[in-house]
Amino acid sequence: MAQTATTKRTKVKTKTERPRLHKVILVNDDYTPREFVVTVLMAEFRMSEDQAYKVMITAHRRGVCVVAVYTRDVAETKATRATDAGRSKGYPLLFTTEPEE
Ligand code: TYC
Repeated sequence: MAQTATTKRTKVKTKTERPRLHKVILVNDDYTPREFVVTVLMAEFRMSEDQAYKVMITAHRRGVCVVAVYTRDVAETKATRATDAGRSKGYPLLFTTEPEE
């Protein structure tokens, strides 16, 4: 008897979810010079001077500003490097990370 017509096949669908992105957040303080914040943003986050200035002044006025979003590892590495750049000059400059909703 021909079985071909009723043979059932299980289709395996692989669903790969995109990794959650993490925000790098610049935190304002009263001591780090504005120009230094701009320099760090340009060096570590590959921003133009214009972009970097806008992010710096937003953090200065509002307390915090989202700098960029990356996968978790990249966000944490960049936040650490940028924070360390300030620390090496004795500034309390702080970059934090937080997962996107
Ligand atoms: N508030 C600092 C000043 O007036 C400048 C500054 C801006 C520092 C943003 C940190 O995340 C920052 N010198």
